[in-house]
Amino acid sequence: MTERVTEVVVTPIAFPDPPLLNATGVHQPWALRTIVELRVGDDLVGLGETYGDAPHLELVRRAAEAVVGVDPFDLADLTRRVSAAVGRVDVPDLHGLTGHSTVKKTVLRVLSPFEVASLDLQGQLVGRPLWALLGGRARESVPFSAYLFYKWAAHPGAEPDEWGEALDPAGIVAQARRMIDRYGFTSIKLKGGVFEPEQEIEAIRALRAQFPDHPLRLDPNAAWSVDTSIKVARETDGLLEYLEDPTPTIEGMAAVAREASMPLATNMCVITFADVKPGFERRAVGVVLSDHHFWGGLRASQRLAGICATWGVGLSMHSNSHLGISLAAMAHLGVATPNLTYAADTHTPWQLGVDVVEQPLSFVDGAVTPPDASGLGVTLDRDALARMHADYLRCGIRQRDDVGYMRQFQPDYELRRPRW
Ligand code: GKR
Ligand code: MG
Repeated sequence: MTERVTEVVVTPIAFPDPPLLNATGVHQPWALRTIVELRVGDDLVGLGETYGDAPHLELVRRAAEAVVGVDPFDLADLTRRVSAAVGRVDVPDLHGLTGHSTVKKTVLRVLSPFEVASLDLQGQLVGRPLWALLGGRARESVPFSAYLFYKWAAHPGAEPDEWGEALDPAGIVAQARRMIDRYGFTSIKLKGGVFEPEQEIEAIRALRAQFPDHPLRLDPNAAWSVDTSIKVARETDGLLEYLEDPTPTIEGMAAVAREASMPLATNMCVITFADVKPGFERRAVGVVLSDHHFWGGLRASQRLAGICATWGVGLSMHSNSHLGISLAAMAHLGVATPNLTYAADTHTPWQLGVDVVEQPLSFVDGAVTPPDASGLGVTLDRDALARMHADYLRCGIRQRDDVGYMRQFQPDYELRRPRW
């Protein structure tokens, strides 16, 4: 008998987020996510996690109505239903650090949590873990990188968070030390685009001196001009395993790539299947940071991985502020992806221990092993979900707005790309 989805529950939630700095401002005190539950009968629940910004949430709710009745094994039907529900709406990507938006990308972003939840259900229905459904284990566990951010000690007016201030190379090294001691990460990424490039290069040098064996990456989120990027690439020659999105556009990245000794990585210019051909033909990038949240789910991410393998382009994984359902999805996908050539990004350390799942997957030596239980292998913590939904209702934030939040404290703060 074909099991069908009998109910879809969409719950927007909020969780505390530290004041992390990036090229577009600073993180607000609350990060938003949306939890999607696909139910089959009384017993089975498939889980998905996605962005929480209001225009996206509206589309997820619209899609949720269309998904009732779908067979969780029929991902083609799921895709048709979600596409029809989204229609011609192009919601700007409010996680604007993942590049431009298009109608297709909007559909893929909305589809993703439903696809992950359907795969979770498939696993539960056949009694196999998701990694098995995705093709089996290419590796035991997925290595993640220590994702460092410049940050304030506290949100203005609030108590300092557990990570403290990091506004110079010494602060960044101290943050790396604490994060590596706690999680065991064996590679390091620094979110840049915050200070003058020279200061960020100094931080990279300081990290290299303290962590001689950890591969390093720097990601200014396209804050630099082509000329500045080429200069930084020269000054960091031999220091970086890759330089991530130094400058905007495929053309700009291609111009930098011609002069840079290290590969360039992206989660900003090759961000949909339509970008792959121009991006790869122009040799703009040597590494794609895939992200199942905007590439359209786990199967689409596997298609992307295959294309990267064919072109000899490396593969890593991008992250935004996220919780344990997303981490589990990344872990299952990562072990089943033979050519995941670099440690993946995660914002997990910035969650400050808060989660929406009962037993979040843990990091051992910086890596996560997906469970062998059926499906994703994580269960919603219903009390946490209710608390985080209440936090969503009272926090007043409905869209991520790093620029607007920064302007509350620096009214003359301007969004400029490139800035240097
Ligand atoms: O959380 O501020 C942030 C990051 O900058 C995020 O928004 C980016 O999308 O981590 C991302 C990246 O690698 O560009
Ligand atoms: Mg990036």
